[in-house]
Amino acid sequence: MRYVTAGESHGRSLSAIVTGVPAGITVVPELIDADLARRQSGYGRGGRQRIETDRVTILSGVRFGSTLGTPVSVAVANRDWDNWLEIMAVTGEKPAQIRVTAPRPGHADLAGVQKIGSNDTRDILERASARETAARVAAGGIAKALLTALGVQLHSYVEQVGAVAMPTGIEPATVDMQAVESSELRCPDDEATEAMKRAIDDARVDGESLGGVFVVVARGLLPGLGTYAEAAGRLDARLAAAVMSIPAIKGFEIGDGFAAARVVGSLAHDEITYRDGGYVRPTNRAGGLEGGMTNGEPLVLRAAMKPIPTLMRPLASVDLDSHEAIDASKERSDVCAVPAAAVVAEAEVAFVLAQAYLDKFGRDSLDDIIVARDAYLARISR
Ligand code: EPS
Repeated sequence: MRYVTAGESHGRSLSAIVTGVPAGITVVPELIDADLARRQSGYGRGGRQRIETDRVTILSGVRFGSTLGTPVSVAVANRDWDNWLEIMAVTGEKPAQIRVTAPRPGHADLAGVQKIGSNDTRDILERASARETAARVAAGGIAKALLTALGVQLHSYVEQVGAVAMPTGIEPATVDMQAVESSELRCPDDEATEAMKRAIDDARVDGESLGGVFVVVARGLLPGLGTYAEAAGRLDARLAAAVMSIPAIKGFEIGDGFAAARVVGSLAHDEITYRDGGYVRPTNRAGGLEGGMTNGEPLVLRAAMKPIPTLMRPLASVDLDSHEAIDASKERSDVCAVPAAAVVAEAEVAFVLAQAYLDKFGRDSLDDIIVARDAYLARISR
């Protein structure tokens, strides 16, 4: 199951096509809309989110609430397009004065204009904008629907914003997800939420932005998804590629990740025991992955998001026409979008896990997948 998105931030609409979708998956548009709303929320978001109320329109591949086994296409309209009709016109001649020529350090602007031979960073930034991730979340709803049918639960939460972190030592799979969803920063710790909000307020006053760290957890996974046999199929690699495809993600780890590099082997691995007809690990330092495969423990991954590069107190840049020093351009932006990135990461992880299930159990029909899954479960329980 794969997706491709299309759409500019201030164009008419974002869209996505999901291919490799089995027949018989129940799709509830309201659940996708709820994820779109979660992506829009979070303390520190900018003015654009007050304009948009993202809603999915399913254009194909679903009939009477169930996938047909054909490509699913989805759209999320940009309400703001009405305000950008001149600047984002599909036809006609471009007015010279609308060009943007001050590339922002940290954004795609400069390398992008060099790459495609443009003299207007808007040709780049419209697509490089994280607005595109709304289409990923809409598409990810199809992968999530498959996982739900297979008993997999996917969650995310924010652990750190800037230098403010929630207390350490909490087992990610035990985090109270209701507390996460009711926190303005999708952080389960009330005190940390308040401190994060204060840090965001300070950053806003200073014309700054803030990054942070989020965690994604998947529970209910079977052991043996992914493979040890081929590099490209190792689930660790697929998850890293998927999560690091989200704009502004600069770091990634699975389980204890970088901390495991600092301890001896006996403190880095999870001992194996057998209880009530099943293998159990009292710890989950591996984050649910061993040898490129799931091991049946919760999948735990963590990603670091850099601060958004659009700064209201801009960094130094160079004018594309004159090569004179100039302040970087100031697009309206967010102070912090870490909670949103966590929701996008759920969608990315959902695609990787959905694909891993289809690789193992077939891809035509959900009913057949469930039969194959149950036969596998019966075999490994013997
Ligand atoms: C975003 C929409 C964008 C930005 C932001 C993310 O809308 P606008 O450009 O109209 O304000 O707010 O984009 C960036 C952070 C970026 O670096 O491009 C969204 O919907 O997520």
